Amino acid sequence: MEYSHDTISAISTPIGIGGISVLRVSGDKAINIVSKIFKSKTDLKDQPSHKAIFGRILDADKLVDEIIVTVFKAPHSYTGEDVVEISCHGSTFITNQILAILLRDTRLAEPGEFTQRAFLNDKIGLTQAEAVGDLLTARTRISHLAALQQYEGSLRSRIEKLLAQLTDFRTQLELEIDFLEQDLDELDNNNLINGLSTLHQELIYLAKTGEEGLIIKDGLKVSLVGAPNVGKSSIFNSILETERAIVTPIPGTTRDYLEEVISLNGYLVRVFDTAGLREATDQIEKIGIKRSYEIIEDSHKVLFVIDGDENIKEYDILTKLVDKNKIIKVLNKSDKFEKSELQIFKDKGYIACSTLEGSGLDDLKSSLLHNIEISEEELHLGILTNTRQIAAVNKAALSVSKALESIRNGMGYEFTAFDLKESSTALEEIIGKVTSDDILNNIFANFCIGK
Ligand SMILES: Nc1nc2c(ncn2[C@@H]2O[C@H](COP(=O)(O)OP(=O)(O)OP(=O)(O)O)[C@@H](O)[C@H]2O)c(=O)[nH]1
Ligand SMILES: [Mg+2]
Repeated sequence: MEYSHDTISAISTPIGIGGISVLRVSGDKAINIVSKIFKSKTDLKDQPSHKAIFGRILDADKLVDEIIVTVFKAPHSYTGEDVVEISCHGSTFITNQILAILLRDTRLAEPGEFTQRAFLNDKIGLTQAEAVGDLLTARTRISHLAALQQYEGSLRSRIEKLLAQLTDFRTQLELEIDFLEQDLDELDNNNLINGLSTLHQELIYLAKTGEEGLIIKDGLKVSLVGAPNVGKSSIFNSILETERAIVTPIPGTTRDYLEEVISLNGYLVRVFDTAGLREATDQIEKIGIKRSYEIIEDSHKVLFVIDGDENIKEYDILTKLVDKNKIIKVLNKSDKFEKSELQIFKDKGYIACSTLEGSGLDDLKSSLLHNIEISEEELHLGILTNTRQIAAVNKAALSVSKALESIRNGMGYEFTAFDLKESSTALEEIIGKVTSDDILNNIFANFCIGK
């Protein structure tokens, strides 16, 4: 990837009023450029690394702000280059004024360019660089934990272990290919098949962690579906613990979907109240129902709510939209039923609740995370958290299954070795050992400016 060695600068804190703002400058000329506008007892160029210095920023001898400057000398900095961090008063005007002065001699950093330079200078690996982005956007305990583990190198070492296994198999195969003529003992095919099958299963298992990984990062999407008036909006409000949605006894109250976010056991959960699946009678309702369908199809879990009538027709429509194992059946208004009646619904797999009495809601909430929760040990081992990683692991698994097929079909070890090389390349892409510019640009373009 092209590495432009020019000196870059950017505001690293969010724009707005705050105690302080931080600007960052990175590159060969960083210290020189800042020293021209920074006045303190000693010249910035003579200051030791990693030490905060108090001084003033001047623009043509006019005071702009009193600031603290920290110099990080290469290679002991975030980017691996000389870095200067300026902490000024947290005013949008002051911060922008300092940036404007810096931009006379530097270029405005692209989104993620500081982290990109850290990667290109071997300060961090690719999965770590991705984790930096995840750390910045993490909103719940689990997403923070997952990002932190990845930053600490959990996924990288999991991938490296798999790569080491692949290298072992490839070495065995190369030896066999080279010495086949000399009538050496033939490789024990069964051993090879068993070993590769286990590796294949490990790859498939790792790819599956990506499903949870995406949920951890982007949130678990849960939608409320059911006939008019069954209490979808009431359940929505109960889950959020606020009166967010309008609740009335008039059927068809909710016309457009609503989305709110909660944290459940450390997981980010995105809850959608919908207009349901009913036949629309007017134009506005039609659009609302169409949007409901889109939300429902995209959900990880669907709460199918009834208030007594089982609504088989709607349930059938729903099963055409989403997998049955995503559907959680809910009987609302349990306050209206006798114990024995409730038992009949429970036996049919319904979770009973009453928003009026506030009962059954904890069961409802914990059912959302059923089959989703991932153990902290698994997070520690390293899981996949984005589609790039998932696609690469799936590719690696596919190549191993091709390798297995070539052995089973007695096609010759050259074919097996070729497939295993493909598998290695796919895994190497994840940790950045081999990467295309497209992949790198994509990763860093999703960062904010100043990181
Ligand atoms: N008895 C009883 N009534 C409830 C309960 N939950 C909701 N209701 C009542 O049921 C009616 C409909 O509630 P909503 O939450 O608006 O129902 P909805 O499914 O969102 O309705 P639409 O948006 O019209 O499809 C309101 O009058 C609520 O007060 C409950 O647990 N018990
Ligand atoms: Mg409603």
